[in-house]
Amino acid sequence: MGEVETLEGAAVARIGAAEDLAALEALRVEYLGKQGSISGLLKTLGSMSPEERETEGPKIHALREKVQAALTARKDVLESAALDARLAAETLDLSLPAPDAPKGSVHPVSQVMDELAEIFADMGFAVATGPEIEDDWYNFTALNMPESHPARAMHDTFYFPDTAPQGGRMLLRTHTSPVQVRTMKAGGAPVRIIAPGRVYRSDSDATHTPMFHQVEGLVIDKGIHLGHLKWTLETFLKAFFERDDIVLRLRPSYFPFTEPSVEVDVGFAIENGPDGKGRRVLGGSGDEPGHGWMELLGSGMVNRKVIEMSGLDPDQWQGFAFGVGVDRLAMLKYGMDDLRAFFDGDVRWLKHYGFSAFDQPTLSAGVGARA
Ligand code: 2NL
Repeated sequence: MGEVETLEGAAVARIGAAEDLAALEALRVEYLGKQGSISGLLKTLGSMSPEERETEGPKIHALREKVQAALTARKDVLESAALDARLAAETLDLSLPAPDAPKGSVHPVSQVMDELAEIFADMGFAVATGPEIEDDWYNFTALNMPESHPARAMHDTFYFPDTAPQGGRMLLRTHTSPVQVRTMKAGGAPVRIIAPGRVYRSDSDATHTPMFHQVEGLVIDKGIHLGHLKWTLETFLKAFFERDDIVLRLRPSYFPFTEPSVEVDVGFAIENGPDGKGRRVLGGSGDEPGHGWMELLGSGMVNRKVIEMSGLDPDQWQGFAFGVGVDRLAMLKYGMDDLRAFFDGDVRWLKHYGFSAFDQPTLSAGVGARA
């Protein structure tokens, strides 16, 4: 047996027995590296006679191929064994706490809107949405605010320079009422919806932002009266503030889209907060000593002109509607005192008020359940 055959037998055996990737790499260097024995053999070809080279050359090249193939095969075996071992050893411990990185949460305003959807879904209301860019017919005219109506000016509307296809002006909706008009026009009666979303008014100071969130509710059916309105608002507010002692006071008011119109106040008491400062806590009658009334919602029986303009017969269908600011509801529920923090995107603020990445509104756990 020649030198080449001896070398091949030994190399293939040693490679097949290599225990790990490091040992295999050492063998590769030993045989095929610059100073390796097979590389050495290749170098001897230069000093051979042409005849000798013709017989030895193919043998040495074949040796190199065989050793290379043995190295590759062994490498595959060792690598897949290493992977199997890692997969067997590495298990994922799902009980470990999340890494201590800054954690955000769903924005409190969005959480409140989710809670509203949960509470009203439980009373049979669907959630309706619509465009934030409206024309003045849906935003004003259909709501009994014709061109010259002073309430239009009071709304501090953002107008677009363009005119609508139908000729009216385009604007950023000043309330979510146009969603309800669209719902009545498209689906007819009966209706039981809430319309939450962004609304815009050209108004900006410590307590007003040019964009804020509103939720409106609308019920259209036969024989609907103020009693249904009061029960609905009472049931909603008890669920939202998670207390049974919420007391409402209905006061006559005026909105162009409702007749009669009713302003709704909730009773509150003054309690000392953790900082020693007095704060308003909802619950109980505002007429008790040390209590007061806070204006919270606007509402009323839908004006028959609005029902008519929405494509329904007001002699057949009646209903009630209400509107309330979502940002204000969030501040009241969580005891927040600064509207500007809503727009800061500061995770410390979320943490301060106890918001977590895991918050979920569910009626069974209490809509304000905290993880
Ligand atoms: C407020 C007052 C209110 C409505 C909104 C409404 C909608 C339709 C028909 C009739 Cl489609 N009314 N919405 C009714 C009364 C009051 O909001 O002070 N919101 C913050």
